[in-house]
Amino acid sequence: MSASYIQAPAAEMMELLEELSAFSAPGDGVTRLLYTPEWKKAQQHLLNRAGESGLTAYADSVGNVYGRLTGTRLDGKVVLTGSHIDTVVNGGKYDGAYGVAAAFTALRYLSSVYGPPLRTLEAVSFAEEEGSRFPLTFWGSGNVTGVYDGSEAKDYRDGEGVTLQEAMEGCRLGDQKADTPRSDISAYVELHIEQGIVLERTGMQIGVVSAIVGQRRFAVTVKGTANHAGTTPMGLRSDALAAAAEMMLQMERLAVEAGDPLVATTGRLVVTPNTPNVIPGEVAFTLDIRHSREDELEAFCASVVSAFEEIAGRRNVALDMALRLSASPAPMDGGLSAELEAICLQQGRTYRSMVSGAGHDAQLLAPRCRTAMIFVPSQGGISHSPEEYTPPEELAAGLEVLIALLYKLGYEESDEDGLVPQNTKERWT
Ligand code: HGY
Ligand code: MN
Ligand code: MN
Repeated sequence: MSASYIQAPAAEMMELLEELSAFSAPGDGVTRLLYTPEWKKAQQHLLNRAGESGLTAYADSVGNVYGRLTGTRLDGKVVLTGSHIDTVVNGGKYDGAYGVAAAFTALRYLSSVYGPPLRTLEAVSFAEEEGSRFPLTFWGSGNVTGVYDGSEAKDYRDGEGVTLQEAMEGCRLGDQKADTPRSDISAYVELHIEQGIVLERTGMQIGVVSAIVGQRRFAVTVKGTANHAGTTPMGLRSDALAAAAEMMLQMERLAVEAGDPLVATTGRLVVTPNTPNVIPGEVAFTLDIRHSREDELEAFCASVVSAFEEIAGRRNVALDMALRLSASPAPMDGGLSAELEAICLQQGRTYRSMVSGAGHDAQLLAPRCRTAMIFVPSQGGISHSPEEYTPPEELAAGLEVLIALLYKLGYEESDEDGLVPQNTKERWT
């Protein structure tokens, strides 16, 4: 496949990407949270575009949206490509949506140039990956892979007390009859922005992801005693915020000591009663801890828990740490990664193999089918921010690599159709 053809679909992909970025709540950047009106508009737009592109457009029981290009070999297996449609609050327009726009564009393009594939190809817009509205992540791919069975929806509430179940019922996309989980996926390919600085720093056009880091996310609650800021002597306080602050600084110290690639972040902090002249009685905050090795991740989390317990005891506050997410590091498929490297060489693309510090839907698919990820650079390494940016020609390079791999997987004869045996169900807590 020559490189000349790429111009056509790149412009189409950029147009779809711009259209999707318009589906956002007001404010800086893009905010498109699960089961919100803007989320529904984006998914509905993709259903419409998929139908107009000649793909079979449908949604499943939790609102994942698909565009299917049916293969002539009716073996019931599917090569899936896509990403997530939701965003963080005030995020960028590329995280997730780029892989979605590229997937739907690629399938329409392949169909128009090469006709029906041997193997069925499907583009997917996963309903949710970020965990920005409800305290759980990967709701879309988690239902597709059986990590969730949908019954969890009644157990989670957003900041306004709305349950995931209520929000889901209030945001249906037509019939949503397709079942979850799926066992027909023989391969999954995700195109995504790097969200880091490695490709830019090393001057590489493409990242071939070797593995995705493991993650642990905790919801921490510290309970002290709310009291008068003026009449309570320093020695008689149980100040929840001062205790939480010491805990966060201690976690940072431990993370710096542990060194790369370990990262630990507190991204959310809620103070109660959050009033200038009241000693905070309760503080809730989050921990997001990642490492490419499971044993290191486990050991670090254990050290954080014991450090927090020591601080809570010394400061006479109550501590509760709820594990909200536990994802193991996910290696990508070596065969598909080798294919990607060969495609980069054929297309004259500079590339490097790299670990993903960001979590992705691909880490849920990886234990269940042959999975690969393709990165393109993020300017300045910025992501989860309105400043997130990747130049169109770099986005087009990723699309070209994706199209070439989908062509191989969908149109070329191969004996590689085996589904990886179903792993034991991996539970997210
Ligand atoms: O947080 C992450 O790593 C991803 O962007 N959701
Ligand atoms: Mn993402
Ligand atoms: Mn993200």
